[in-house]
Amino acid sequence: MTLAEHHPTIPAEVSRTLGARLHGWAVTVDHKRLGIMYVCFGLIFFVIAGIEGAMMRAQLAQAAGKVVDPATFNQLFTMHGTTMVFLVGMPMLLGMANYLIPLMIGARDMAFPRLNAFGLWLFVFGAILLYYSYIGAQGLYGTSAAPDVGWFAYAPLTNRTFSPGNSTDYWILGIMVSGFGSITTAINLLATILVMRCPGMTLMRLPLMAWMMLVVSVLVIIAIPVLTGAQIMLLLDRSLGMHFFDTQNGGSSVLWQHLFWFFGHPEVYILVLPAFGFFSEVIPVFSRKVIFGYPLMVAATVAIGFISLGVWAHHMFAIGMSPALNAFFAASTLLISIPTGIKIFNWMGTMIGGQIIFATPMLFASAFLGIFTFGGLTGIMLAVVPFTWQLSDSYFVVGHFHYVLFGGTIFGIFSGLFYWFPKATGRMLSERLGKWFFWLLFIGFNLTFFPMHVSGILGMPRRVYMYQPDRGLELWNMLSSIGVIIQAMGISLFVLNVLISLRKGKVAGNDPWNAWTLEWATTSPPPEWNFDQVPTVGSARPLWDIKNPTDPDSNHEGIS
Ligand code: HEM
Ligand SMILES: [Cu+2]
Repeated sequence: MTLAEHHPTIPAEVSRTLGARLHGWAVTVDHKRLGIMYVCFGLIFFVIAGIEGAMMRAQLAQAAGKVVDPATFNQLFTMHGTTMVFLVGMPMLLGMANYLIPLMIGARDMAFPRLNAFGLWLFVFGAILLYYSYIGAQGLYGTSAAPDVGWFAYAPLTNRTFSPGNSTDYWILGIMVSGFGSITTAINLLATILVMRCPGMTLMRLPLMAWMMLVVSVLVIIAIPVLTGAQIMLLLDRSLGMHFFDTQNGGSSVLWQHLFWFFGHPEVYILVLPAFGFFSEVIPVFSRKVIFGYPLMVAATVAIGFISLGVWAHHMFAIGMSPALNAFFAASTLLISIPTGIKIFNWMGTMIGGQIIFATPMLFASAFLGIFTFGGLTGIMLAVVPFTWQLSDSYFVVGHFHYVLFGGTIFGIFSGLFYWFPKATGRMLSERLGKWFFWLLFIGFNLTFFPMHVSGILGMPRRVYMYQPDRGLELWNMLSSIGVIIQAMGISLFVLNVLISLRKGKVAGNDPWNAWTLEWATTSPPPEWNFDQVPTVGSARPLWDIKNPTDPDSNHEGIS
């Protein structure tokens, strides 16, 4: 529907101008347009944070490197980590859920469309605040002063003595504002999944992705306010002279760690469960088989959500907790590998015996299974307290969490983008370019992050801007840095692929992958109202049942 049709007072010629089209995007409350804006926003910041990562790798490629000075290096790892978590992972995942969930559950929009638009713009304003620090944090025209206290901003680095100026304040406010965006979106997703399902879609017929977003929404609503609270306390410390985290005056720096990680650990599940959701849609469709063990997958998701709230102090083994606490947090951390392992086996069980089609979304899904398992295993190693005492704050940890965050979240996002791009744009991405992209990213990723485990064990600490020659670290660091170049080549191919396919891609049709969830039952792209007629479903795989009436698993009801 054009703007002129919306507002009969605006003549048709005006509605076609660029200004009017931009205005249309700026005031939209359509979950699909908001979703697309979220994804574009996230991709832009993925490139920015990627460049920050690449600059660190340029500095560390050689011993005693001279690319950036130590102060800049501190800003680079802080802005890189903060951006990847809050301005790439969160908006991309929440944005894709925003686009997809109403379509998957047969709804016409989210439960609260205006709140939805509010959430997106909060992300944008939060991002502006964070990045404005580069010019504004020392007073306008001062030297660059981006936040430099690390993405978890430990006390006492954040107090006025160690962090004068305003860079830490921008870190607090930028993340707080985007955090409000996450909370509103989570409330919206929760309400949408619980009350907007089309007739016939019981909870046990919900696509697994919707189940995972349900659990993620609950985690966001529990975890982010704790971070916000801690940030308000820090702001009070810094601006009103209070002493919550000030050990010189009776405060506690460990309190910050507890509050931060009570948010921070669930956050990593907030970043990975949506990706699990994407894989749970992609793997069965490209294996031509029903997902193995649906009820167990649901139970494992709920269990992961629940346990993830009780493991936060495994980030704090090095502070000297009592042996009882160490034992508790080590045990709870090991426990969470059980439901996660169940999921890995269920995905593999889905693939076994299937007619697997290795299209690009499935390539990312299969690579994820290996990479994430490896990252999970190094996580189990780090859950063993004495092991962490050795390797805490080393590059081993950097290698570990990039295997889970990159191999889980980012691979999930790209798998999902290739899978749903045809739905959102009406055109297919090129499979040829897609496969090149996958292999370059896969090889570049492993070349960057695998050697970090070795350099870490050899004694390379994280967050240092240089290392001495002749410590046996040169080779591993050089390999890591070369990997980044290969990744960058892959990402460029992806951008190229999107630009070309938007204009010349193969026309997708409604259901190019022969899939079975409801979003494929409407046109590509869907109309503003999603479905001409709200569907009624009779099974968990409505489209499959229609297409395969003779399948013994089909209950013949599908959609009516
Ligand atoms: C694009 C490829 C990437 C490269 C080249 C890269 C590189 C790096 C490097 C070298 C560090 C360690 C800095 C140090 O401790 O000295 C780092 C830290 C970090 N990275 Fe990445 N990374 C990439 C992608 C990602 C992704 C996808 C995420 C999350 C979704 C992520 C999240 C983080 C976090 C949270 C830190 C910790 C920052 C801190 O210590 O405060 N990175 N990255
Ligand atoms: Cu954790």
